Amino acid sequence: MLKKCLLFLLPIIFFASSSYAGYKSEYKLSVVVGPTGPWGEAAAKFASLVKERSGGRINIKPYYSGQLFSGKQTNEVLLLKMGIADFALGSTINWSTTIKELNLFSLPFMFSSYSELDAVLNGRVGKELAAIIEQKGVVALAWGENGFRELTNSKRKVTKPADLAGLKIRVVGSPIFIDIFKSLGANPVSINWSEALTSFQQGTVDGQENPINSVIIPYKLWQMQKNITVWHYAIDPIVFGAGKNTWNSFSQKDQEIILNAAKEVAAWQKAQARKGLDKIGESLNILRKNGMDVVVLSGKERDAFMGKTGHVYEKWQKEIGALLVDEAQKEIIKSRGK
Ligand code: X2X
Repeated sequence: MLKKCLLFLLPIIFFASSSYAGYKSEYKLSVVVGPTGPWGEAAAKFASLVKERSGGRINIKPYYSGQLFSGKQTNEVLLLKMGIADFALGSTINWSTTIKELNLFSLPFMFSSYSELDAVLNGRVGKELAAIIEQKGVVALAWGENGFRELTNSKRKVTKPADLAGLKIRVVGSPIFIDIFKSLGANPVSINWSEALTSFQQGTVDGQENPINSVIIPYKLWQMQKNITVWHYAIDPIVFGAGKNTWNSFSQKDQEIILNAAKEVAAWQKAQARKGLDKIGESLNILRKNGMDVVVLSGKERDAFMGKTGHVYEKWQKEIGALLVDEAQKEIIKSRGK
């Protein structure tokens, strides 16, 4: 009897253990920033949650500061496709040279509040974008957030387009940003994030643009640039993504574990990215306490910048796909009425 039982159990034991045996001993997670701040911390949280819930079977290791893409941050989607990275917490900006529809979030002055962004991401456009990302070989598990991108510089207070004249501004190597800053009269230069800090320290560039909680505070940019203009000119969602081959190698149960962990951590991360960012918010006070001159643009001041970038919007709307942009605009307008 015992022998019979064992014979019956053997294939089950074998099958169960072989599905784990097929798993890698380490899954690489790509992150462009360092471990400090909501973005980097989310990577560690995601890895530890998956490890805990899978009973140690799935071991994800975050590779911070763009270690996996040897400097070129716009290569991240290719890394996932090729299996050099298994997962990424990737900025839509870094992915937008490979997936042109993601330039939607960089259209100048398109989004002005979190509720507008939520309406777009939680609605049809968000689903369409996830499907487009999947066609490129990456499964989009959840939307996190880097944040609204604000302008800092070491030269002067910026409240109107003329203040930007001639300022050398570091931007990511995604062409829409070159177009935007040129149209504002600045002198944009593409520099990878891994080299950007040195250029700020050495003063070879005058300014840059990045979100407050996820980048400006953790990297203490006030040490190099004292002026900040809060103008919400672009928003930067983060995709919690998995390479398709890696994803398909997991059992259904493990896919569920990973998906749920991604959703939970993305929600936490988004909340951290937004914390204290209203006018009298804690985050702006942190900047002031560290000697920054904080300018929050009024609606009218913001309109002046928007007016200068109209043709950039027109050009990139076509690149992204007018239908998709139109759909997003409709969601935004609808959300304003709520
Ligand atoms: O390079 C940047 O500015 C950063 C860190 O925000 C991105 O990865 C888009």
